[in-house]
Amino acid sequence: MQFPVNFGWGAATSAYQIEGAAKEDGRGESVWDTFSHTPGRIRNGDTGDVAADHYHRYAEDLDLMRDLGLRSYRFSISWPRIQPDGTGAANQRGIDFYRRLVDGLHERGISPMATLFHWDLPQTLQDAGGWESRDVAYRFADYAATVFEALGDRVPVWLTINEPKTVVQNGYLFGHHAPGRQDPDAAYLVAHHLQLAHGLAVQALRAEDGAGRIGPAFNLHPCYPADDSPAAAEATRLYDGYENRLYLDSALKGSYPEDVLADLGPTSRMVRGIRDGDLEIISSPVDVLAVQYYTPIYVTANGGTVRRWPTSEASWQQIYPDGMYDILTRVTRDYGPIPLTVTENGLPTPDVLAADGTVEDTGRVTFLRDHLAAAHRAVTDGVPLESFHVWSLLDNFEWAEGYDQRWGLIYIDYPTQRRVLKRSAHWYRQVIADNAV
Ligand code: PNW
Repeated sequence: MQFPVNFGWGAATSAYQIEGAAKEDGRGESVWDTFSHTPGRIRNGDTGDVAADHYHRYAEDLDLMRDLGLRSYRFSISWPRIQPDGTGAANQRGIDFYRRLVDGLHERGISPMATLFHWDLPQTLQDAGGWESRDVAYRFADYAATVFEALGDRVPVWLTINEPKTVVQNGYLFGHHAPGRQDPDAAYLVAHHLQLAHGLAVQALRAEDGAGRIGPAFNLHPCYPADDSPAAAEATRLYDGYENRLYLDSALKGSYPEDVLADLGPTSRMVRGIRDGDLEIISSPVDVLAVQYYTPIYVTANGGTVRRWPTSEASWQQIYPDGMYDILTRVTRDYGPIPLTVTENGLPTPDVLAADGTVEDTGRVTFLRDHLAAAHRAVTDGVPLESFHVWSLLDNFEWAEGYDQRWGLIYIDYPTQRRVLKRSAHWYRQVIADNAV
């Protein structure tokens, strides 16, 4: 299965999950510092204080990316490194780190793709209300403008907010991510403000001369009815509204889905929080749509969910490669044609570093091969997919799961911070060299 010429073979990471150096060079605290240092929140009490120490080892990591032959590297910029208190002048040492990283990518022929926000909200902004506060969306636009001014000339693709849905659901509905709330009414107001922040950042980029392309990064879950009943079909439709259309429709069509708004009701904080003109901002034209696919969802007649396929080590993930085809063709049909990038796809596996120095993550090879085959089928059927990024380049701090779950192509031996290419990394290098699976 041959991929298009110049296909953007890539891998992805995020700042808090790999950088460490939590107190260095003027970095402020984020909600994830607070959350991970709160006893009982993270498995084994892990924190991102050191993580994969990428802040110090980025040059070695850049060389590994070149070894793999990556054409694209997706990383995120830590807001509290740029604005330690979430507002005001840029912290030059924070900017310099990302300059070194981006220049190092260019030197190695790897195209940078930068996410502005991968969940590490400055704690001072959380103290001021966090994403429940409309003002934080405007603070985000200022931060984005600061970043564009500093790096806009050397980053060709920008992503605004990583997975607004995960912040909404894990941060504000279930509470197992920062800031650890369980408040549905707050959650959907947060969704609106995250979408608003996205649109404002798109506008900030347009104001910056000669800057690159930009788009949102959504984790999309294809939703299927668990049985043939009309009730299951109806429940699936609403479920899809909350999982997918809430974000896609507002950003790409300029309207929130009517069924979701009706379900939330006119007295919900979100519906009351939508102001005239907001949807125009949210739907500011974008250049690219970033899709992150991990799992399907099967919805029962009463709106619950059931499991159909084997899960990975992540209990929320069912392994279903055809879902990749379904979601890519669906967004193209309903929102396209728009250039697509897959910015995350992967799974955790129980990796061990063997005595002979190898890591045999054959489960990851099978998973990626099957998902790439599905992506290839979508391309064959006309989906304008330009690149694909494995989650993740490195083993890293997997949020509430700490370091227990390993998602990387590259194994991190945390006590020594030694990097070891797993079998999947060797396999991926060959895929890239062949431009084919
Ligand atoms: C993504 N789900 O999160 C994030 O962008 C990464 O930071 C994270 O490490 C990776 O996926 C693996 O979890 C997700 O419930 C969180 O479907 C939850 C879901 C999907 C992705």
